[in-house]
Amino acid sequence: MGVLNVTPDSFSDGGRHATLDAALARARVLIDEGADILDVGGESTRPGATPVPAEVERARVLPVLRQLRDLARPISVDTSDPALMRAALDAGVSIVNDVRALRRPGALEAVRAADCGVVLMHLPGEPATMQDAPAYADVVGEVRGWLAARADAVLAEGVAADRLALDPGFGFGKTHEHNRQLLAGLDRLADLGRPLLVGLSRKSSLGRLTGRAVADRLPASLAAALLAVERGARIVRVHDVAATRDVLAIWESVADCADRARSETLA
Ligand code: HH2
Repeated sequence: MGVLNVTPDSFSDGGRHATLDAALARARVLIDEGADILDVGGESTRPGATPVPAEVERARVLPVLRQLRDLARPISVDTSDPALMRAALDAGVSIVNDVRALRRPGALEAVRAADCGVVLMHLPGEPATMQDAPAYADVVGEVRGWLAARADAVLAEGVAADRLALDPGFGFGKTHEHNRQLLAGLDRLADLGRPLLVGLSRKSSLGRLTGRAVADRLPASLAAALLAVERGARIVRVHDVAATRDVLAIWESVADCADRARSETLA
């Protein structure tokens, strides 16, 4: 999943794709690099970000979505706003990626009848305050329980199970240590029975571990994507699609080879 932020203030690419032309050019690059999904967002959810008025978020995102509908790639909209979800679905979007897991009033209703994919992400509280004092006794167990309960609630409202993907929400209401523990224990979330989506690309935990600024976090992001996929992630949300695809191609080919060798030994 390639990230396309149509925002002035996203933590790593804010302001770079804020005009329609720049956003479309970026979309073409992401596709040329091999993105299977484009995730288009119009509001930064970085820690402490000021919420954007709904009409501003819509005005940023909708013109881009309308131009992207003929790209022959699934488009995902990164939003918590039910009105934008509806308008985006009308514009041909096939996935709603909601960092608030459809908790805003009207969000569930917006996606229920649409037959779109839905990403439910773990986010305790709101981006403005989520980093104030994150505390967990067992972060993997608590995120797992939260996602399972949220998925159950959404299923009970009539959204089919095969429409859902789950996301532990790296960097959302978690300390660097929590993020580290979550990545180490990601395989405990993979058995929830839904595809896992992971977004670690360029995030501050990687900066903390490497001492690198946002622009220099590619190697760390690639390592994080590989570790996540190895532990069961099925979708990785990344800014650097070509490099991530290369890393995953090597992992996949070696994993295939190891599987073949194992089955030959058994036979
Ligand atoms: N992370 C960001 C935004 N949306 N969606 C999902 N499902 N998972 C994530 O981890 C996730 C997400 C934050 O990254 P980015 O879009 O690059 O930055 P910003 O929020 O500053 O626009």
